[in-house]
Amino acid sequence: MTTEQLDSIASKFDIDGEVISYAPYGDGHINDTYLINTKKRKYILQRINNSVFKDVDLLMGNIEKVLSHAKKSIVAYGGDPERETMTLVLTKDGEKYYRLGEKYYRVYVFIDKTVSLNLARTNEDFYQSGVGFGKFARLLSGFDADEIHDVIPDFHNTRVRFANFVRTLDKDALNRAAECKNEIDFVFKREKLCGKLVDMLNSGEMKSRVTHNDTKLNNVLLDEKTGKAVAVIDLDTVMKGSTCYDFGDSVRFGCSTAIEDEEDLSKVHFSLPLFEVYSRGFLGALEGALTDTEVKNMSLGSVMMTLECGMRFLTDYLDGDNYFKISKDKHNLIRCRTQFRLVEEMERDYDKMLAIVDKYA
Ligand code: ADP
Ligand code: GN1
Ligand code: MG
Repeated sequence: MTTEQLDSIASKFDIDGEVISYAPYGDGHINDTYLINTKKRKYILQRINNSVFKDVDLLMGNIEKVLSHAKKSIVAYGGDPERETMTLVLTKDGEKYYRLGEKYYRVYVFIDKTVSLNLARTNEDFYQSGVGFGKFARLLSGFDADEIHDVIPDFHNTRVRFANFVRTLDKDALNRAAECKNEIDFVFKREKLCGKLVDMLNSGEMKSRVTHNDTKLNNVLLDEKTGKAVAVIDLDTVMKGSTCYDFGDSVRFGCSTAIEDEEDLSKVHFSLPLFEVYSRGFLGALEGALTDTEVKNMSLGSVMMTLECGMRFLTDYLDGDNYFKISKDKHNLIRCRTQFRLVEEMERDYDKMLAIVDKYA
Protein backbone atom coordinates (compact mmCIF):
# COMPACT_ATOMS: atom_id res chain seq x y z
CA MET A 1 0.00 0.00 0.00
CA THR A 2 1.15 3.54 -0.67
CA THR A 3 1.71 6.06 2.11
CA GLU A 4 -1.32 7.98 0.83
CA GLN A 5 -3.53 4.89 1.12
CA LEU A 6 -2.17 4.10 4.59
CA ASP A 7 -2.66 7.74 5.63
CA SER A 8 -6.23 7.68 4.49
CA ILE A 9 -6.96 4.44 6.40
CA ALA A 10 -5.13 5.50 9.56
CA SER A 11 -7.02 8.81 9.59
CA LYS A 12 -10.25 6.87 10.17
CA PHE A 13 -8.97 5.60 13.55
CA ASP A 14 -8.71 7.33 16.89
CA ILE A 15 -4.93 7.55 16.76
CA ASP A 16 -2.97 9.81 19.10
CA GLY A 17 -0.20 11.95 17.57
CA GLU A 18 0.81 12.94 14.07
CA VAL A 19 1.96 9.98 11.95
CA ILE A 20 5.68 9.93 11.18
CA SER A 21 5.94 6.65 9.27
CA TYR A 22 4.40 3.35 8.21
CA ALA A 23 6.36 0.13 7.73
CA PRO A 24 5.40 -3.48 6.92
CA TYR A 25 5.83 -5.43 10.13
CA GLY A 26 6.16 -8.98 11.51
CA ASP A 27 6.15 -12.45 10.01
CA GLY A 28 2.49 -13.50 10.21
CA HIS A 29 1.22 -15.76 7.43
CA ILE A 30 -2.32 -14.39 7.36
CA ASN A 31 -2.92 -10.66 7.84
CA ASP A 32 -1.03 -7.70 6.31
CA THR A 33 0.56 -5.94 9.24
CA TYR A 34 2.05 -2.41 9.42
CA LEU A 35 3.74 -0.51 12.20
CA ILE A 36 2.52 3.06 12.54
CA ASN A 37 4.89 5.43 14.25
CA THR A 38 3.38 8.70 15.47
CA LYS A 39 4.95 11.60 17.35
CA LYS A 40 3.37 10.19 20.53
CA ARG A 41 3.25 6.38 20.26
CA LYS A 42 3.21 3.35 18.00
CA TYR A 43 0.32 1.32 16.61
CA ILE A 44 -0.25 -1.85 14.64
CA LEU A 45 -2.45 -1.47 11.57
CA GLN A 46 -3.72 -4.66 9.98
CA ARG A 47 -5.57 -5.42 6.83
CA ILE A 48 -7.66 -8.36 8.00
CA ASN A 49 -7.48 -11.34 5.67
CA ASN A 50 -11.14 -11.70 4.88
CA SER A 51 -10.74 -14.69 2.60
CA VAL A 52 -9.58 -16.53 5.75
CA PHE A 53 -11.91 -14.72 8.17
CA LYS A 54 -15.06 -14.49 6.12
CA ASP A 55 -17.20 -12.84 8.78
CA VAL A 56 -15.14 -9.88 10.00
CA ASP A 57 -17.93 -8.63 12.23
CA LEU A 58 -18.04 -11.96 14.06
CA LEU A 59 -14.24 -12.04 14.28
CA MET A 60 -13.96 -8.57 15.78
CA GLY A 61 -16.87 -9.23 18.13
CA ASN A 62 -15.01 -12.27 19.48
CA ILE A 63 -11.81 -10.32 19.91
CA GLU A 64 -13.52 -7.47 21.74
CA LYS A 65 -15.13 -9.91 24.20
CA VAL A 66 -11.91 -11.83 24.78
CA LEU A 67 -9.95 -8.61 25.35
CA SER A 68 -12.53 -7.24 27.72
CA HIS A 69 -12.48 -10.47 29.77
CA ALA A 70 -8.67 -10.58 29.72
CA LYS A 71 -8.36 -6.94 30.83
CA LYS A 72 -10.71 -7.47 33.77
CA SER A 73 -8.73 -10.52 34.90
CA ILE A 74 -5.43 -8.66 34.53
CA VAL A 75 -6.72 -5.74 36.60
CA ALA A 76 -8.00 -8.21 39.21
CA TYR A 77 -4.52 -9.63 39.79
CA GLY A 78 -2.94 -6.18 39.78
CA GLY A 79 -1.34 -6.36 36.32
CA ASP A 80 -1.15 -3.75 33.56
CA PRO A 81 -4.09 -4.24 31.15
CA GLU A 82 -2.46 -2.06 28.45
CA ARG A 83 0.72 -4.10 28.36
CA GLU A 84 -0.31 -7.64 29.25
CA THR A 85 -2.91 -7.93 26.52
CA MET A 86 -3.80 -6.11 23.32
CA THR A 87 -5.80 -2.90 23.15
CA LEU A 88 -8.06 -2.29 20.20
CA VAL A 89 -8.17 1.26 18.83
CA LEU A 90 -11.66 2.09 17.59
CA THR A 91 -12.47 4.15 14.52
CA LYS A 92 -13.52 7.75 15.01
CA ASP A 93 -17.09 6.47 14.58
CA GLY A 94 -16.60 4.05 17.47
CA GLU A 95 -16.37 0.91 15.28
CA LYS A 96 -14.04 -2.05 15.84
CA TYR A 97 -12.83 -2.02 12.23
CA TYR A 98 -12.97 0.11 9.12
CA ARG A 99 -14.29 -1.21 5.86
CA LEU A 100 -13.22 0.15 2.50
CA GLY A 101 -14.93 -1.72 -0.34
CA GLU A 102 -14.08 -5.37 0.20
CA LYS A 103 -11.10 -4.60 2.43
CA TYR A 104 -11.17 -4.50 6.22
CA TYR A 105 -8.73 -2.77 8.57
CA ARG A 106 -8.15 -2.64 12.34
CA VAL A 107 -5.70 -0.94 14.66
CA TYR A 108 -4.13 -2.09 17.93
CA VAL A 109 -1.90 -0.24 20.33
CA PHE A 110 1.69 -1.41 19.69
CA ILE A 111 3.04 -3.20 22.74
CA ASP A 112 6.40 -1.50 22.88
CA LYS A 113 9.80 -2.70 24.12
CA THR A 114 9.01 -6.32 23.34
CA VAL A 115 10.27 -8.90 20.85
CA SER A 116 8.41 -11.48 18.75
CA LEU A 117 10.67 -14.40 17.80
CA ASN A 118 10.67 -16.98 15.01
CA LEU A 119 13.29 -19.07 16.77
CA ALA A 120 14.05 -19.02 20.49
CA ARG A 121 17.44 -17.38 21.11
CA THR A 122 17.85 -19.32 24.34
CA ASN A 123 15.95 -22.01 26.24
CA GLU A 124 14.78 -19.27 28.59
CA ASP A 125 12.90 -17.54 25.69
CA PHE A 126 11.00 -20.70 24.99
CA TYR A 127 10.35 -21.31 28.68
CA GLN A 128 8.91 -17.79 28.93
CA SER A 129 6.66 -18.37 25.93
CA GLY A 130 5.30 -21.43 27.77
CA VAL A 131 4.67 -19.30 30.85
CA GLY A 132 2.95 -16.69 28.65
CA PHE A 133 0.63 -19.13 26.90
CA GLY A 134 -0.03 -20.97 30.17
CA LYS A 135 -1.03 -17.69 31.86
CA PHE A 136 -3.20 -16.82 28.88
CA ALA A 137 -5.01 -20.16 29.24
CA ARG A 138 -5.61 -19.26 32.89
CA LEU A 139 -6.89 -15.80 31.92
CA LEU A 140 -9.46 -17.44 29.68
CA SER A 141 -10.43 -20.20 32.08
CA GLY A 142 -13.39 -18.26 33.50
CA PHE A 143 -14.55 -17.10 30.08
CA ASP A 144 -17.91 -18.42 28.89
CA ALA A 145 -17.39 -20.30 25.63
CA ASP A 146 -20.93 -19.46 24.49
CA GLU A 147 -20.00 -15.78 24.28
CA ILE A 148 -17.85 -16.34 21.19
CA HIS A 149 -18.38 -17.99 17.83
CA ASP A 150 -16.34 -20.28 15.61
CA VAL A 151 -14.73 -17.86 13.16
CA ILE A 152 -13.22 -20.77 11.24
CA PRO A 153 -15.34 -23.88 11.83
CA ASP A 154 -13.35 -27.10 12.26
CA PHE A 155 -10.11 -25.14 12.55
CA HIS A 156 -8.31 -27.96 14.38
CA ASN A 157 -10.58 -30.76 13.27
CA THR A 158 -7.73 -32.78 11.81
CA ARG A 159 -10.13 -35.29 10.25
CA VAL A 160 -11.80 -32.48 8.30
CA ARG A 161 -8.33 -31.16 7.41
CA PHE A 162 -7.48 -34.63 6.06
CA ALA A 163 -10.67 -34.68 3.97
CA ASN A 164 -9.77 -31.24 2.55
CA PHE A 165 -6.33 -32.55 1.69
CA VAL A 166 -7.79 -35.55 -0.16
CA ARG A 167 -10.24 -33.33 -2.06
CA THR A 168 -7.46 -30.96 -3.13
CA LEU A 169 -5.20 -33.85 -4.09
CA ASP A 170 -7.97 -35.37 -6.22
CA LYS A 171 -8.23 -32.09 -8.13
CA ASP A 172 -4.47 -31.56 -8.33
CA ALA A 173 -5.29 -28.28 -10.09
CA LEU A 174 -1.66 -27.38 -10.86
CA ASN A 175 -0.28 -30.88 -11.42
CA ARG A 176 1.92 -30.59 -8.37
CA ALA A 177 1.08 -33.96 -6.80
CA ALA A 178 3.77 -35.85 -8.71
CA GLU A 179 6.59 -33.92 -7.03
CA CYS A 180 5.04 -34.40 -3.56
CA LYS A 181 4.72 -38.18 -3.64
CA ASN A 182 6.66 -38.77 -0.43
CA GLU A 183 4.73 -36.11 1.46
CA ILE A 184 1.40 -37.43 0.19
CA ASP A 185 2.31 -40.99 1.28
CA PHE A 186 3.38 -39.60 4.64
CA VAL A 187 -0.11 -38.19 5.22
CA PHE A 188 -1.99 -41.29 4.05
CA LYS A 189 0.03 -43.46 6.45
CA ARG A 190 -1.29 -41.32 9.31
CA GLU A 191 -4.94 -41.05 8.33
CA LYS A 192 -6.14 -42.88 11.45
CA LEU A 193 -4.32 -40.48 13.75
CA CYS A 194 -6.30 -37.53 12.36
CA GLY A 195 -9.51 -38.37 14.22
CA LYS A 196 -8.04 -39.06 17.64
CA LEU A 197 -8.34 -35.73 19.46
CA VAL A 198 -11.57 -34.77 17.67
CA ASP A 199 -13.23 -37.98 18.83
CA MET A 200 -12.14 -37.37 22.42
CA LEU A 201 -13.57 -33.83 22.32
CA ASN A 202 -16.82 -34.98 20.73
CA SER A 203 -17.35 -37.76 23.23
CA GLY A 204 -16.68 -35.39 26.13
CA GLU A 205 -13.67 -37.44 27.28
CA MET A 206 -11.50 -34.39 26.55
CA LYS A 207 -12.55 -31.11 28.16
CA SER A 208 -13.58 -28.45 25.69
CA ARG A 209 -12.22 -24.99 26.58
CA VAL A 210 -11.79 -21.57 25.05
CA THR A 211 -8.30 -21.79 23.57
CA HIS A 212 -5.99 -19.62 21.48
CA ASN A 213 -5.41 -22.17 18.70
CA ASP A 214 -2.39 -20.46 17.13
CA THR A 215 0.20 -20.55 19.88
CA LYS A 216 3.39 -20.20 17.92
CA LEU A 217 6.34 -18.44 19.44
CA ASN A 218 5.93 -15.27 17.37
CA ASN A 219 2.41 -14.83 18.78
CA VAL A 220 3.72 -14.13 22.27
CA LEU A 221 5.66 -10.95 23.03
CA LEU A 222 8.66 -11.11 25.36
CA ASP A 223 10.06 -8.11 27.21
CA GLU A 224 12.98 -6.67 25.24
CA LYS A 225 15.12 -6.28 28.39
CA THR A 226 14.09 -8.99 30.84
CA GLY A 227 12.98 -11.60 28.28
CA LYS A 228 9.89 -12.29 30.41
CA ALA A 229 6.57 -13.07 28.70
CA VAL A 230 4.52 -9.89 28.35
CA ALA A 231 1.43 -10.59 26.22
CA VAL A 232 -0.17 -13.15 23.97
CA ILE A 233 -1.25 -11.62 20.66
CA ASP A 234 -2.99 -12.74 17.44
CA LEU A 235 -6.36 -13.51 19.00
CA ASP A 236 -8.11 -14.18 15.68
CA THR A 237 -8.55 -17.88 16.32
CA VAL A 238 -9.61 -17.82 19.97
CA MET A 239 -12.41 -20.39 19.87
CA LYS A 240 -13.57 -23.56 21.54
CA GLY A 241 -10.82 -26.17 21.47
CA SER A 242 -8.48 -28.25 23.57
CA THR A 243 -5.54 -27.22 25.72
CA CYS A 244 -3.69 -30.02 23.92
CA TYR A 245 -3.99 -27.96 20.71
CA ASP A 246 -2.40 -24.96 22.36
CA PHE A 247 0.40 -26.94 23.96
CA GLY A 248 0.90 -28.91 20.74
CA ASP A 249 1.06 -25.93 18.42
CA SER A 250 3.70 -24.25 20.56
CA VAL A 251 5.73 -27.47 20.51
CA ARG A 252 5.33 -27.76 16.74
CA PHE A 253 6.87 -24.36 16.13
CA GLY A 254 9.19 -23.90 19.07
CA CYS A 255 10.74 -27.34 19.63
CA SER A 256 12.31 -27.29 16.19
CA THR A 257 16.01 -26.59 15.96
CA ALA A 258 15.32 -24.52 12.83
CA ILE A 259 12.80 -22.01 11.48
CA GLU A 260 9.51 -23.22 10.02
CA ASP A 261 10.65 -22.74 6.43
CA GLU A 262 14.22 -24.04 6.70
CA GLU A 263 15.14 -25.60 3.34
CA ASP A 264 18.06 -27.64 4.66
CA LEU A 265 16.32 -30.50 6.43
CA SER A 266 19.58 -31.62 8.02
CA LYS A 267 19.13 -28.59 10.31
CA VAL A 268 15.57 -29.49 11.30
CA HIS A 269 15.22 -31.62 14.40
CA PHE A 270 12.71 -32.08 17.16
CA SER A 271 14.48 -31.11 20.36
CA LEU A 272 13.58 -33.05 23.50
CA PRO A 273 15.42 -30.53 25.72
CA LEU A 274 13.22 -27.75 24.25
CA PHE A 275 10.17 -29.96 24.78
CA GLU A 276 11.14 -30.29 28.40
CA VAL A 277 11.65 -26.53 28.74
CA TYR A 278 8.21 -25.80 27.27
CA SER A 279 6.49 -28.45 29.39
CA ARG A 280 7.99 -26.88 32.49
CA GLY A 281 6.82 -23.37 31.48
CA PHE A 282 3.32 -24.18 30.22
CA LEU A 283 2.38 -26.92 32.68
CA GLY A 284 3.92 -24.95 35.54
CA ALA A 285 1.75 -21.91 34.74
CA LEU A 286 -1.32 -24.16 34.61
CA GLU A 287 -0.53 -26.10 37.73
CA GLY A 288 -3.55 -27.98 39.02
CA ALA A 289 -5.86 -26.59 36.31
CA LEU A 290 -5.65 -29.49 33.88
CA THR A 291 -7.59 -32.76 33.78
CA ASP A 292 -5.82 -36.13 33.64
CA THR A 293 -7.00 -36.66 30.06
CA GLU A 294 -5.47 -33.32 29.04
CA VAL A 295 -2.17 -34.14 30.69
CA LYS A 296 -2.06 -37.59 29.11
CA ASN A 297 -2.67 -36.21 25.62
CA MET A 298 -0.27 -33.25 25.48
CA SER A 299 2.22 -35.32 23.46
CA LEU A 300 -0.49 -36.57 21.14
CA GLY A 301 -1.54 -32.92 20.69
CA SER A 302 2.03 -32.07 19.68
CA VAL A 303 2.18 -34.77 17.01
CA MET A 304 -1.31 -33.92 15.77
CA MET A 305 -0.76 -30.16 15.51
CA THR A 306 2.49 -30.72 13.62
CA LEU A 307 0.97 -33.29 11.27
CA GLU A 308 -2.08 -31.07 10.73
CA CYS A 309 0.01 -27.99 10.00
CA GLY A 310 2.23 -29.90 7.56
CA MET A 311 -0.88 -31.27 5.89
CA ARG A 312 -2.35 -27.75 5.62
CA PHE A 313 0.88 -26.46 4.01
CA LEU A 314 0.83 -29.40 1.59
CA THR A 315 -2.86 -28.87 0.78
CA ASP A 316 -2.19 -25.20 0.11
CA TYR A 317 0.75 -26.08 -2.13
CA LEU A 318 -1.40 -28.51 -4.14
CA ASP A 319 -4.15 -25.90 -4.29
CA GLY A 320 -1.85 -23.19 -5.71
CA ASP A 321 -0.93 -21.26 -2.52
CA ASN A 322 -4.20 -19.51 -1.87
CA TYR A 323 -4.20 -19.54 1.94
CA PHE A 324 -0.79 -18.93 3.53
CA LYS A 325 1.28 -15.97 2.39
CA ILE A 326 4.36 -17.12 0.48
CA SER A 327 7.53 -15.28 -0.45
CA LYS A 328 9.36 -17.84 -2.54
CA ASP A 329 8.85 -20.69 -4.96
CA LYS A 330 7.61 -23.93 -3.30
CA HIS A 331 7.37 -22.09 0.02
CA ASN A 332 4.46 -24.17 1.30
CA LEU A 333 6.10 -27.43 0.25
CA ILE A 334 9.27 -26.39 2.10
CA ARG A 335 7.18 -25.62 5.19
CA CYS A 336 5.38 -28.95 4.88
CA ARG A 337 8.69 -30.82 4.79
CA THR A 338 9.95 -29.30 8.04
CA GLN A 339 6.70 -30.24 9.76
CA PHE A 340 6.85 -33.84 8.59
CA ARG A 341 10.47 -34.14 9.67
CA LEU A 342 9.38 -33.02 13.13
CA VAL A 343 6.46 -35.48 13.18
CA GLU A 344 8.82 -38.37 12.39
CA GLU A 345 11.15 -37.41 15.19
CA MET A 346 8.31 -36.89 17.67
CA GLU A 347 7.03 -40.37 16.82
CA ARG A 348 10.52 -41.72 17.51
CA ASP A 349 10.71 -39.88 20.85
CA TYR A 350 7.09 -40.36 21.86
CA ASP A 351 7.69 -42.36 25.05
CA LYS A 352 10.22 -39.81 26.22
CA MET A 353 7.74 -37.01 25.56
CA LEU A 354 5.11 -38.79 27.66
CA ALA A 355 7.58 -39.16 30.52
CA ILE A 356 8.55 -35.48 30.38
CA VAL A 357 4.94 -34.26 30.50
CA ASP A 358 4.31 -36.61 33.39
CA LYS A 359 7.25 -35.14 35.26
CA TYR A 360 5.96 -31.55 35.05
CA ALA A 361 2.21 -32.08 35.30
P1 ADP B 1 -0.90 -12.85 11.57
O1 ADP B 1 -2.29 -13.32 11.84
O2 ADP B 1 -0.66 -12.52 10.15
O3 ADP B 1 0.09 -13.78 12.15
P2 ADP B 1 -0.41 -11.15 13.88
O4 ADP B 1 -1.61 -10.54 14.51
O5 ADP B 1 0.22 -12.28 14.55
O6 ADP B 1 -0.77 -11.46 12.35
O7 ADP B 1 0.66 -9.97 13.69
C1 ADP B 1 1.87 -10.18 12.99
C2 ADP B 1 3.05 -9.75 13.83
O8 ADP B 1 2.93 -8.38 14.18
C3 ADP B 1 3.18 -10.49 15.15
O9 ADP B 1 3.85 -11.71 15.01
C4 ADP B 1 3.98 -9.47 15.98
O10 ADP B 1 5.35 -9.52 15.65
C5 ADP B 1 3.43 -8.13 15.50
N1 ADP B 1 2.33 -7.61 16.34
C6 ADP B 1 1.00 -7.79 16.16
N2 ADP B 1 0.28 -7.14 17.06
C7 ADP B 1 1.16 -6.50 17.87
C8 ADP B 1 1.04 -5.60 19.00
N3 ADP B 1 -0.16 -5.24 19.48
N4 ADP B 1 2.18 -5.14 19.55
C9 ADP B 1 3.39 -5.47 19.08
N5 ADP B 1 3.56 -6.30 18.01
C10 ADP B 1 2.47 -6.79 17.41
C1 GN1 C 1 -0.89 -19.11 10.59
O1 GN1 C 1 -1.44 -16.13 11.52
P1 GN1 C 1 -0.20 -16.88 11.91
O2 GN1 C 1 0.93 -16.66 10.97
O3 GN1 C 1 0.13 -16.60 13.34
C2 GN1 C 1 -2.15 -19.94 10.76
C3 GN1 C 1 -1.92 -21.02 11.82
C4 GN1 C 1 -0.73 -21.89 11.40
C5 GN1 C 1 0.49 -21.00 11.21
C6 GN1 C 1 1.67 -21.78 10.69
C7 GN1 C 1 -5.52 -18.27 10.98
O4 GN1 C 1 -0.61 -18.44 11.81
O5 GN1 C 1 -3.06 -21.82 11.94
O6 GN1 C 1 -0.46 -22.86 12.38
O7 GN1 C 1 0.20 -19.95 10.25
N1 GN1 C 1 -3.27 -19.08 11.14
C8 GN1 C 1 -4.47 -19.22 10.56
O8 GN1 C 1 2.82 -21.04 10.90
O9 GN1 C 1 -4.71 -20.08 9.72
MG1 MG D 1 0.55 -14.32 14.08
